[in-house]
Amino acid sequence: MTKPSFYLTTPIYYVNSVPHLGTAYTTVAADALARYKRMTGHDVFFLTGLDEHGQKVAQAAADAGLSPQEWCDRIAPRFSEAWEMLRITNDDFIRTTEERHKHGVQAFWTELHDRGHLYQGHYEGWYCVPDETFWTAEQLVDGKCPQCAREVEFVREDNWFFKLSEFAEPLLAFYEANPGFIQPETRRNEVVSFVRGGLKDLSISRTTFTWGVPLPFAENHVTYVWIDALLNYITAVGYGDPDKAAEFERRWPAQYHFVGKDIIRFHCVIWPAMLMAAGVPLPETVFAHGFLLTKGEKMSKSKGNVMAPADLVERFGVDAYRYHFLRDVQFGTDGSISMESMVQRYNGDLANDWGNLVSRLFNMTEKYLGGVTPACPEEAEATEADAVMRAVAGALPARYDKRMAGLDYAGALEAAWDLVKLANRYIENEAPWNLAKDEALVPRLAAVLYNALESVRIAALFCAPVMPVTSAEVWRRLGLGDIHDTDDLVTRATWGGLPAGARVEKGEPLFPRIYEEV
Ligand code: ME8
Repeated sequence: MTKPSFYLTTPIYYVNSVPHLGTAYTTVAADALARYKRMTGHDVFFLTGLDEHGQKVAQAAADAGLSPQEWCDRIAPRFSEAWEMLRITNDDFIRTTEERHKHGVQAFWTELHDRGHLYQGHYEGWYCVPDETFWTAEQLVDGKCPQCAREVEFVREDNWFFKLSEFAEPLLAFYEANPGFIQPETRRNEVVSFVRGGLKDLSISRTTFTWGVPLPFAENHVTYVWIDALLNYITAVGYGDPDKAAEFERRWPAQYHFVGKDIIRFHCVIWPAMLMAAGVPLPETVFAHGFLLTKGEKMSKSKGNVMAPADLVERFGVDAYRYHFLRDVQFGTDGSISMESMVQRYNGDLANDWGNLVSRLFNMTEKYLGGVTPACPEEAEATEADAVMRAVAGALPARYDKRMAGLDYAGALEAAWDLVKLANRYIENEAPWNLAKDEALVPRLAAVLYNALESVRIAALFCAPVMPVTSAEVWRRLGLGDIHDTDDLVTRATWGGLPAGARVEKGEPLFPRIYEEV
């Protein structure tokens, strides 16, 4: 049976700066979902990449004394290295300066031109280079960009325009018919009321500047960077390339575009209107998450409050890094992050609950059972406590799945944690160290350790999308195969899957406690 296709994307990030916690946040969240979908039988295509054109990137290059292309080639590896460090499993990495993309962009705008959606006009207004956004004088706040409060520049040029204004009604009808298209609900309401206010035609080309994809039907015009960038979602899966028609058919439309709330108008208004105009189907869902805040402010490079992912990974490890952002920030709302809360979460959930459970249990297996997994006890012999544990483990796949379907990572992790905490309590209550004192209780000792080990095996499966490294290590120490080599999670998570006679290895603490002051 062919697996259902699951296509999800992150924004393509500007190469004016290197990866930071904000760009890593979207990417890690998308990765956790991609991993989960692979584990549950989907044929996943997970795309991320780089937005390399536009004035902002050209300026960064000029400041560094390099050509724009040289600059992009220098910065691009910083992103791929960061994503490797964070164990991101993207299936493709698109750069907008690649031929495949430029070709697709030109095919797309030729199509819109042929369909009569474009016209030539004159633009006079304001432009925010950091946001690469056009603004009218009325939209400015105190003469500054209404989005980022930075300086704007006056632009006067002959441009090509896309008749975006004609799409207000079709877009409203689409939002109405597809209530899941924009999530969460607050963002949807925001977009709907914006579109109800009417749309202005959009300038799609620039002539006062050259770092972009040339518009094929207009000499000296390069495409406006946003309408070049958005197209990455279709050019990466073969749009405009006749040899890749089958791939495009299979992958598009995407199931999810993950974006930050700063760029919803581009993704929920301009992008669907562009696709409608070209007769291309629309993506299923744009999910806009909130901002990471440090001390109540949006983290951004211009504010100088940006932390580098590598510093935190060095301190906490990659899994704890991923866990923290997905557990402590509710996906969809703004979330404050601080060193204090990271250390607290690390010591509480990871060192105490999870790491300790694994260490104690694997040590006891070594001490009392010679490091060999016992047989799965008969269900008929289960005590009440055993039955509760089996029931909680048995309910986990459905509980976890429900949360993941709503992109509630924190809730999904909480569900996994119910099993982890229960296993800790179970060990406390059943006290294997007492059972070990009496020869007659050895069968019960084996049953207790099996139940706890089996809970750990199952909990590791559900930790794996967020904490791929330590989950794989838990399975390795349990003498099991590669945890990531799973595409039928529900079957894998069935109680009794831990085979008897496997060799359990003790190993170092998975999450050594952090004692230093922060
Ligand atoms: O906007 N909190 O690229 P970009 C959470 N090239 N997420 C954050 C964040 C923060 N403090 N700061 C950044 C662009 N992000 C365009 C996109 S897509 C066709 C083109 C994340 O490098 C969040 O996902 O400015 C946000 O939308 C994105 O980085 C902006 O990245």
